[in-house]
Amino acid sequence: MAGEPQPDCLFCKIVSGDIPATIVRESATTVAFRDINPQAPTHVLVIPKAHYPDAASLAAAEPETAADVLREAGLVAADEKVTGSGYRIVLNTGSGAGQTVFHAHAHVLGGRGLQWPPG
Ligand code: DGP
Repeated sequence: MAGEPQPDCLFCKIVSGDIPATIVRESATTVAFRDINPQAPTHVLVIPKAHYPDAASLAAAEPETAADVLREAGLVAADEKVTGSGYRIVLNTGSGAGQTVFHAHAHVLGGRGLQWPPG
């Protein structure tokens, strides 16, 4: 069923606690944890607890949860004190865009200058 945990999904295992992560925020529908390979001083991933392969499929099926992910991303930025200097929320979608984990997630990046356009 859509949204159900997937046995082979790394981020579903972080949601269930089967794989450890440094969790910085949690809500009824989301978990936020530090990226294992940080690309900036602040690099946190915000994921829905429900399993959807990418942000668009999450938004199509559960728009309120997609909004929760964005709200939590903003709260992570505030917790990390990067709102003043600016931060980036990234939703890589598809392997050609750099998506490697096919459970929807928002990267929250900040704490250094961020170039545009991204690579
Ligand atoms: P993406 O490339 O957009 O699919 O981002 C996936 C991110 O997930 C990537 O930046 C590295 C991170 N990541 C992969 N495996 C783990 C893990 O086991 N723990 C944590 N905390 N992050 C992980």
